Amino acid sequence: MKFVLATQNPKKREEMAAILSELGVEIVTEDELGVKVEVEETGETFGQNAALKAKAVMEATGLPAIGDDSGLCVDALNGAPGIYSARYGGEGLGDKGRCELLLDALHGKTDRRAHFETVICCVFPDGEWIAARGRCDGTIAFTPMGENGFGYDPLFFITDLRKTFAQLTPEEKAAISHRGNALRAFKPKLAKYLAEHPEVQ
Ligand code: ITT
Repeated sequence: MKFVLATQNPKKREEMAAILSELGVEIVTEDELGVKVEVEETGETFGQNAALKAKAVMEATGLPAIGDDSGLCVDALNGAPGIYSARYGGEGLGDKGRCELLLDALHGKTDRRAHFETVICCVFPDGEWIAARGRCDGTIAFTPMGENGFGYDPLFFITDLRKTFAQLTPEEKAAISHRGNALRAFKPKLAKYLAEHPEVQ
C-alpha cells in the first residue's frame, strides 16, 4: 500500500520522505499522483491542521495520507508565529522576509527561547487515523546562519551544537528536529496499525 505525503512544501517533503523511508512503506507525493490539493488551514492547533491536510489528500487520492503541520513558537512573542508560521507577515513574504520580520520583532529582547513543534497525522481510507507530536527546543539567533534546510532554519540555534538548523546536514537535523521526533513517535503507531490491518499492506 502506498502512502501519500500531504504537503506542498518540497523541503518538508524531502525531510518526511527520508525519515519515513526507514519505515519500509512506499511513499508517493501529490505531484507523482498528479493531484494538487489546496487545504485551507482553518484549525486552531497544529493537530487540527495536520488532520485537515491529511484528510483532504486521503479523500482526493483514496490512499492513506500523511500530513504535517508545524511551526516556530517564540517565548518572547507569546508563542507566535506558531500555527501561523507559514503566513507570518502575510502571503508572499518568503522565508528570508519572514526571518527578517522575526528578527525585527525580537529586536532588543534578551529572551530568545523558542521551540519548533510538529504534529504528523495519517488518515486512512477507512476513516481511522493516527497522530504523533514532536518538539525541538532552541533559541533565535541574532543573525541568520547557514544555507541548508528551509523556513526559519537559519535563525534556529541549537545551544548544544552551537549551530543553527541551517548549518546542519539533513541527517543531523533529522536526528534532533521536531519533525524527526514526531516521525520517530509516529513509527511504532504506524507499525501497530499495519499489524492490525494486514489488508493495508
Ligand atoms: P504544507 O502546509 O503544504 O505542508 P507549509 O510550509 O505551509 O507546507 P505549515 O503550514 O506546516 O507548512 O507551515 C510550517 C511553517 O513553519 C513552514 O512554512 C516554515 O516557515 C516553518 N517551519 C516548519 N518546520 C520547519 C523547519 O523544520 N525548519 C524551518 N522552518 C520550519
